[in-house]
Amino acid sequence: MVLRVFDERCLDKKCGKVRACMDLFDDSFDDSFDDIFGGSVDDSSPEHLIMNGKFLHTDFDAHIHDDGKGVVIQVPYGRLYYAPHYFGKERSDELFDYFLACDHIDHTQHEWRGEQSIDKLSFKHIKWRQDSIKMYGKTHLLPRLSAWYGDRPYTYSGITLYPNAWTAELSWLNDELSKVCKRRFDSVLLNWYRDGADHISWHSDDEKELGTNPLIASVSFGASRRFLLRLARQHDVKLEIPLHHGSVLVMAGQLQHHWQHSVPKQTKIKQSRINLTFRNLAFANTKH
Ligand SMILES: O=C(O)CCC(=O)C(=O)O
Repeated sequence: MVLRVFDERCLDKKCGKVRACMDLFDDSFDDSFDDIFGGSVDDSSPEHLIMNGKFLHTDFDAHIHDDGKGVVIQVPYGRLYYAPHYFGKERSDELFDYFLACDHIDHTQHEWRGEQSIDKLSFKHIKWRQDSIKMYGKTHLLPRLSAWYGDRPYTYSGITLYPNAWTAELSWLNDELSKVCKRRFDSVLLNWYRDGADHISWHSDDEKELGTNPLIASVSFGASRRFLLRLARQHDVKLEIPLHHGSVLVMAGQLQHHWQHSVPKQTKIKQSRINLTFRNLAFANTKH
């Protein structure tokens, strides 16, 4: 199976190009993962996510965070903070509209998948682009759109993103995250999944610019999507976390050096989802 071949090469060589190839060939439904949550779990409060001291449906220890909004999940080589509804619905709706606002287009009705040249549209706030990779002489578009904001350029999967200047809303989110993370971030990668066919394949955020034990804070708006994690060395050690409208997930400790994550295709989903991963490039030479 093509996925496995690329998978192993990716693990062995940590080759950015190979990871980008996976994006194209992997149809991203990992059938070794059951859809554990299936949309049925009551996660209106973090208490519902813990059963006998374990994160729901897993053997991983979990407890309620001091903020009462999220849970802390202890996994081998790392820990996670997960707040399914960190931001309220009204604020989340506003931010979702902000990210997709585009002159002359109602983003809730627009058929984004049929849109040929995203760079020619006038998005009001975010400079969305669709990156591509070249493979065997052919150019392929990545299955999502992205934008990079911060102070420095960032290279991943062989693609270099040049930074846009922070906007007031992105800075506000950065301030909010500092309540949980006890630090501000110097960069943020935005990913726009136009519908359930857009996805991101297995990878770790372990580029050398991110340094040792990078802290990554992820915020999601729009359609809920499955977020999957697995130990790089032992794929049957795994975890699924549903990322809802207004959720926050923080990945900490050695997680990026030992785990991989992905957002698989969910082709029944027709709505967009925006994800923002806040990162620090300036800490690259510091241990946490
Ligand atoms: O969309 C997500 O939740 C994950 C994004 C991601 O994995 C990344 O930007 O590296």
